[in-house]
Amino acid sequence: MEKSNPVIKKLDKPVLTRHDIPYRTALTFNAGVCKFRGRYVMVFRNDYGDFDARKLEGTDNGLAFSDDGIKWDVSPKPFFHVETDEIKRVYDTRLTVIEDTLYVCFACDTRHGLRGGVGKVKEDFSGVEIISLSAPDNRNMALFPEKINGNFVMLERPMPVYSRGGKDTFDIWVCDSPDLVYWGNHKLVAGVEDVPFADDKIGPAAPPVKTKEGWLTTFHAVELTPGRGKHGWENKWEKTYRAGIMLLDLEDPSKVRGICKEPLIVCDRDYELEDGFRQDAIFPGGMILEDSGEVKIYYGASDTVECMCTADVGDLISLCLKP
Ligand code: BMA
Repeated sequence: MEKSNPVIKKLDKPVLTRHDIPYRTALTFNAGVCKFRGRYVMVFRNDYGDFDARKLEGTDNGLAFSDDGIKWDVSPKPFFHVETDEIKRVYDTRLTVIEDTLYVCFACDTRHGLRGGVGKVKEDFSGVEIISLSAPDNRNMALFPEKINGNFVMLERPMPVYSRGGKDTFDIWVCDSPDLVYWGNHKLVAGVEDVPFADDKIGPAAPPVKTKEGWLTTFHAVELTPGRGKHGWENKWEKTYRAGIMLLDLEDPSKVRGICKEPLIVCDRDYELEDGFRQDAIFPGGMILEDSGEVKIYYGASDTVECMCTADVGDLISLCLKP
């Protein structure tokens, strides 16, 4: 079995599964996680339905808090659910604290395409105030934790199909904004061709963390793996999602200082794969740099459970800068 990079230390079990959720649930994964006012905060995707019958009925997003980033208390009700005539659901959140305000980026399925959203978490955690929604198709937005040259900065993943041969050949972009509403100055950060273990698409994962060497950030990288047999509930599921890591320039994050040539995190534990809806999918959404130099990376595994692993910040930077 393929293995995660040796710098990665995994826990013995997921940090959150459907068994921890006090309301309707089936799959609990792809969470945004950050440290906010002395606590760890998580907003996780909750696809509800009947797990044993392998039936999914809808998506909402739950909230959880933790003192150590490992043991989580889940709030009694779902936290963020949007369903209108136009919007079908919101999901795959990323959390970023900027100047003591907690922001959430999310994907939004609408009748007219996939949109990326930016919102502000209400002070009392009663929900989200939506600030802006991109034009379709775009998603995987992730805000940087501080302004750069006076502007908010965000990674994004537009989905050009018409001009890319009708395939999923999608890349990572960056843009900025004075107010989180008007976004511009879009620049390419990395293309699929820059990642040796992707042949389909790549996308921003957890919001970047600041280091002396640059913005350290994970991404997901997708390889088409047809003919490998059934890996999950769906016969047609033929993709492998792995996590990669790269380092971006501090002043101009469209400039890549280095990308690790090998995958950082892959599905290599039974608890990441067992009964998984879409096996072989690693989807990071949270990355926290502790004062000790330990980096916690939170990721959804097999679109079924939420997991966490750790690595030393110096090791992650070295991987990115290795020639
Ligand atoms: C992506 C998104 C993610 C999901 C991944 C693997 O396209 O839909 O939410 O985790 O596929 O299924």
